Amino acid sequence: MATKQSKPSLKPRRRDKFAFGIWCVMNQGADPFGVATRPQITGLEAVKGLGKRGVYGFEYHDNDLWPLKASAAKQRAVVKDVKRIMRTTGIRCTAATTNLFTHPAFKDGAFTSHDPKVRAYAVQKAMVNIDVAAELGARVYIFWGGREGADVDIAKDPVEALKRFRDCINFLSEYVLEQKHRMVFSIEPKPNEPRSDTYLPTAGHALAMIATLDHPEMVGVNPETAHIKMAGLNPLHEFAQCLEAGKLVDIHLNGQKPLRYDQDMSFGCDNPKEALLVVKLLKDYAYAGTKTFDAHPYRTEADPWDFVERCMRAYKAYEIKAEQADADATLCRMLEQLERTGGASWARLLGAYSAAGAEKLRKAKFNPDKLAKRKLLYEQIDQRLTEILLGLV
Ligand code: GLT
Ligand code: MN
Repeated sequence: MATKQSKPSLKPRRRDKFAFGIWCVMNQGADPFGVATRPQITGLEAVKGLGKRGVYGFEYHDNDLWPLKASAAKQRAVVKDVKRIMRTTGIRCTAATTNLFTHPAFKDGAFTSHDPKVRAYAVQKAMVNIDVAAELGARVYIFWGGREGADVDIAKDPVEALKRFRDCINFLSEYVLEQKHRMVFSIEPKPNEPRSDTYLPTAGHALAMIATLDHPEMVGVNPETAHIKMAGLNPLHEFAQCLEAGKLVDIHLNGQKPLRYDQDMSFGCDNPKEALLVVKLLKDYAYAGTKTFDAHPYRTEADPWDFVERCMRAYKAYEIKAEQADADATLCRMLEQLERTGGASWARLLGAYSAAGAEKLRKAKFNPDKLAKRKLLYEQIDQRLTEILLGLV
């Protein structure tokens, strides 16, 4: 008698380490052409709602939780409430960031503003929230350069702008070290929007900047699927480069059609194969950070909760498919065949330079026509993955 196979569960577990930006569920659906379609929920309600749904962590901006001009007493009261919700629901604060883009003071940038007073105010605002983030247990502090960019290129020296950005990150790094906070920084690249061009537009730019900092060891990257695709790039490759550099400290997952405005749709709704491969990468390389969703519900949604459930469910579904791909004998056989080249001694030689190796390589005889004859099964491999994804095998 055939035994009934139990269906794999799509229910999120704490160990999945799913997190959401609270701004995602606070989003009311307003866009440049239309007003809000959903009632406002407060930052505290957002944390509570996520906690109740078994979400592992939340990320926040200072002003998601307290208004810009809140008194110190008001801010303390909010932090106390957040801690109470964290205790009762079990949700953690996994990352924090500063809103350096909403107030008109930052209309021409924060860390890269021409005005040193604006830069100083921005750094002070980050310092205040860094202390709160440390108190809430956040281990990652994000810098998304929302307004750090230019619309009129002749009016802002891009070399000077990068130096200003670096100075502010260096200053804040020293501050964190002096306060003995257990925290790393994370730069979140984005190519444009709201500025015409944003500084540090891709993961590669961020990685290059990090190498020039006073404390590169305490700064990583949190690439975001949508931002990557706005630049027409491949999320798998961007995530992989950060990972390979040991700099993938957080990730922002969402959906986005390439080369368009920032759509911030739910994870995996746009390109299933791409989403599967990102999930597989994180699994294969045992990425240990939080899997944070930074998206918002469609404007047509009445509340954010179906969206929250959907993002986590989608991730789990892609994970199941990634596991199926890993276990698929046909796919594995074809992938192994790509690696079976009989060239192991050359791989060893290239892996570590030696004068003898270089000499051997200079004298070696290769037959390029023979090398070109190898049959590569890419059509079959890709189709097999499509059929796995579509549930046909
Ligand atoms: C903003 C942006 C996001 C960033 C947030 C962090 S705010 O919503 O679109 O990608 O992660 O400041
Ligand atoms: Mn983001």
